[in-house]
Amino acid sequence: MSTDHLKIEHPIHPIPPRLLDEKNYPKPHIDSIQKYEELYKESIDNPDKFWARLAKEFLHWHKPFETVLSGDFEHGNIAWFQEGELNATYNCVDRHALKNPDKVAIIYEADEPDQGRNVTYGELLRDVCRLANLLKSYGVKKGDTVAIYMPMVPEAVVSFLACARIGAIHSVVFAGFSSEALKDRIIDASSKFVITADEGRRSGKTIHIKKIVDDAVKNCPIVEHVLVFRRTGSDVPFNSNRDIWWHDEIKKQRPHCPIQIVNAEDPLFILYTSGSTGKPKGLLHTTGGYLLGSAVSFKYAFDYHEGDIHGCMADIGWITGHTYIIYGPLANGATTVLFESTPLYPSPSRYWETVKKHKITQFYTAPTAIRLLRKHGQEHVKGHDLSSLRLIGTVGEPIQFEAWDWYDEVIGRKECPIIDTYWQTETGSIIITPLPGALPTKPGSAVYPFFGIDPVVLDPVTGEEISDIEAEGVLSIRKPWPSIARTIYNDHERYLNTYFRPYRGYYFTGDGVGRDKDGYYWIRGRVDDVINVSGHRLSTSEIESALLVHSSVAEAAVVGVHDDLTGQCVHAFATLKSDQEGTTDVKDLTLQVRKVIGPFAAPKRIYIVKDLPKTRSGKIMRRILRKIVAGETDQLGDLSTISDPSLISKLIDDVKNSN
Ligand code: 6R9
Repeated sequence: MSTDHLKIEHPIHPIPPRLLDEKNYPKPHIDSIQKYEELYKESIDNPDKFWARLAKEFLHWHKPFETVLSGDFEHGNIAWFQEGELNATYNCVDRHALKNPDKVAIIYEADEPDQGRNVTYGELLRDVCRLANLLKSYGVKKGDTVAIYMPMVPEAVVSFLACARIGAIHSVVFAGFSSEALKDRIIDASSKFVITADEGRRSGKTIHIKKIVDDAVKNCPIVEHVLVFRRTGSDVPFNSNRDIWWHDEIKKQRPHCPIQIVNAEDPLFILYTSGSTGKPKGLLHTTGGYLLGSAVSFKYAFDYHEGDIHGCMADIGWITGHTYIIYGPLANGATTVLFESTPLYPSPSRYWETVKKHKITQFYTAPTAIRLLRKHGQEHVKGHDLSSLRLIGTVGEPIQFEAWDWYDEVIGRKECPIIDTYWQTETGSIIITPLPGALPTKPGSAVYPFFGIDPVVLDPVTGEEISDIEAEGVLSIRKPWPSIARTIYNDHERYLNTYFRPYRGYYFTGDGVGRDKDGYYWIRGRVDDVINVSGHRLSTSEIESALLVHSSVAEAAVVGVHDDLTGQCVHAFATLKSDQEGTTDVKDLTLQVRKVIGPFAAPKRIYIVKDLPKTRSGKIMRRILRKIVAGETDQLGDLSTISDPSLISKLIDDVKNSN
């Protein structure tokens, strides 16, 4: 692949001197490039020694491990700290509550700015124990999966940790998914118990969460109980044979519950994510390795120090929320912010009000939010004291220079390093990032690998490793790290096919990448059929399948298109069954996607067309559709395999007319 664009000279942003000024700030844990290089080298040359040391430093083990790493990518049988035994909740709550019960664990910033509250480690421990006892009283035990469909309230965190306390596996479903998507995930994970709320609140609007759960479980005979937390107190349907009120039952439970000590390789959670085929993948993370990866990356990437207030704006329904709202901060005994609202509610100053109010030291969000706030203008930032911020971070998609500069100047006031953190649901924790006190940054680059990560750039066609420092290709990783997902729930074969078989012996990320002459990594985005809309991973075939369920749709093709605000957006083409023409419009089809997946997956545009371009062997040519919607009709490329060339001009007209 061409490496021409690696030749562009990018500005280098040194570490802001303020960060290294010990009068005002704690000394960064990794405060020079030499220190980073030394530790990085050890982590690659001697991973057993490196990770054994950190595993003992960061985690409490009830039984020590003997083996550090076993298994390899060739066989896809990775295990870390095999004989070790521990409990994730003990590590995230008990040990801090015992030492420092009054320290704030969670700052809940509710949708309405004046309705939040703080939860201390002591309170968190009691709440978790009560819920753990409640779960046990309903027969939930080690190895069972519990579905969590909750708004961003402290009780959601309590739910994660109560499961982990008794060795149950949580399967959190983002509360923006539809009832059908929730149903699929409950069935796939065989969850007999569901935790939810009456309603949610976002941007002043009500989300009818319980109703969505009712619709989902109607078709899941496997579900025995639904536990309902009262968030708004509105009347909601209640099935007394199946539903349980949180507030009624929790009162009956003792605030003490012994922990279930588990093996390091026992599962901690399942989290579904989109892949290149329609069916979502339930990635399974295990206790020891995941917790270690979260704890270590949290401390070093965010340069966490005692007293910091960590503000990660993600939703707990995604991996970023799991790792950097809950497990990473709590494993370090930190104070973490749980933000229930949106960047625009009640005004585009909401984030900055929140930073000021809680004196947030690390602020972490996605480029899509930065683009949105940049569009609304600086006046919403002005007048807000952001001086508590020590570093700011981004995650979820590549960040463009303009957004990076705005973040740097307007939010960071050129005094805060920006950490552009690259990672995935599969990696469990950050794998490429600048370390704020050690590595100069270049806008748009995720910089260098984190400890233990050995990235390689492969030629996508030959699969050969490109050993030149300047390289362009696909990103793979050579060696296992502790927090890599161990399997896809109930489908280990798919795990092997997706991650380890495309390029034998390597973990394949699915992302394109460039490496410049300074060894800096530039993530280019997905090379498979995954679209990234506002940092949400969607699969084109998942949306196509949703459209095909509609009784009028004959065929559907979905493509990702560049969008200034959301990074990418979804455009869908559909043909209707001949007897259905005229019966269905674009609105029906949009509703269909909202229903099957969720509102966030709704296509920005849907074109109802007469026919789709296909190869002679019948494969839909999405490449052509992509060019047509991008307006690049002069660059349609090789059309020799298309079965009906006359279709092209019709499609171009259809797209033009609908704009
Ligand atoms: C943590 C998370 C993973 C995909 C990943 C890549 C994209 C994430 C990025 C980034 C460029 C970054 N991605 N971080 N692209 N720069 N800093 O987002 O997990 O939802 O599984 O998405 O997101 O394409 O493969 P997940």
